[in-house]
Amino acid sequence: MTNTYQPHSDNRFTFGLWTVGNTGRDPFGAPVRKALSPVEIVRLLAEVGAYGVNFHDDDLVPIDATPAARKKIIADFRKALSDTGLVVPMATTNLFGDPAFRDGAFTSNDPHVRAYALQKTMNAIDLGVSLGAGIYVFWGGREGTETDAGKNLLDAQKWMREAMNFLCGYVRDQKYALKFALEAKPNEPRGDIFLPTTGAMLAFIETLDHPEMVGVNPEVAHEHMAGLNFTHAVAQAWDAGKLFHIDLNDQSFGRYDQDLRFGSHNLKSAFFLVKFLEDVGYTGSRHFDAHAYRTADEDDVKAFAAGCMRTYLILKEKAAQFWEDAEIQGLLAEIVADDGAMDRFKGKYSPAKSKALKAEAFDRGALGRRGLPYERLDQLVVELLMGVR
Ligand code: DIG
Ligand code: MN
Ligand code: MN
Repeated sequence: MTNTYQPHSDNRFTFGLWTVGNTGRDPFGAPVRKALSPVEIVRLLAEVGAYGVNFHDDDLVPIDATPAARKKIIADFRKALSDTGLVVPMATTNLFGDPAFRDGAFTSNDPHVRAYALQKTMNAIDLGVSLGAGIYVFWGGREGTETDAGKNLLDAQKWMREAMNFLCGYVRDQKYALKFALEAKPNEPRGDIFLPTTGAMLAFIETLDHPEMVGVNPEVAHEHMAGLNFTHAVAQAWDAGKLFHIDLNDQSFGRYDQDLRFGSHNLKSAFFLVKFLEDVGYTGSRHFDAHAYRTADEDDVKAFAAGCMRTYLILKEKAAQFWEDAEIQGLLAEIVADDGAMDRFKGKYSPAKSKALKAEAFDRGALGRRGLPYERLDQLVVELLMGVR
């Protein structure tokens, strides 16, 4: 591999402990790789050139760790961060693994579980902030149903809202410089997960007491599972000022959550995503919430992590070439040409505008006869990506 696409801390590439630490277990098979300690994972990520590492509370400190073990784990983790220079931009809570959350955490029908989920999250927020996290992700993997017979759907929305409002109150009370990022997924492990898409999350955020504290953490695989265009979801989040974090990976449409290496399945959509993020100047983490194939050994896990970052950097260079390509830019200029004749109708409504517009004569036939060179443009993009431009 050439050295041109070496990751740098400025790229803000991050990985969760659970990503390169994935042991290859799946619903049909036992682990195939040894479990790595948080310290070993930090060292692996430093070796491949990552900027930061993220964690669920339980990834770092096992849920049943003794206070002494907890203290040592955190001290060792801090030392590994200091030795390697890696930082912790994001933290999150595991509210999906323990049997207590079998019917959800914030939306469990059991008020004891809902209260325990708040307690666990407050403690995990304290841990994340103590290690430097500025973004806190909520992925409600168990917030959903297999049958709608047993859960009042309005109660579920109310409980989710109460939980987010309570935790925003906690962060404000603690004076933490922390923002929340809500991560959508349409299903798995629940039959249907509440708030299934980034769009649904954006609507939900507006119902909160402090919407300014809360944004989204869109994930490629999760929007693809719902059959949606991921970059369109990201653009809507960006337009709303709510793209606080992003989970990068890849995914076949309409399939179980594959969390594939970034760009490994839908290179063209990965290109348009990278182009969007770079065009708008997104400065948040590029978090690879992905894992290596079950067939990978530890060296192939490192290749997986390096590949995520390398593909992003190559696509970033392709995006720059897109804007430098005279033929592409010529077609774009043709497509967006504007003679200014309609300027008088643009922008905010006015009675004068509506009166003038209703009186305007349009040649509908001529409007319909104008074709657009999207085939030529897209072929140029495909050839750019194939390396022949
Ligand atoms: C899964 O896509 C979720 C969990 O791994 C985690 O809560 C979140 C953080 O990126 N993504
Ligand atoms: Mn996923
Ligand atoms: Mn994710």
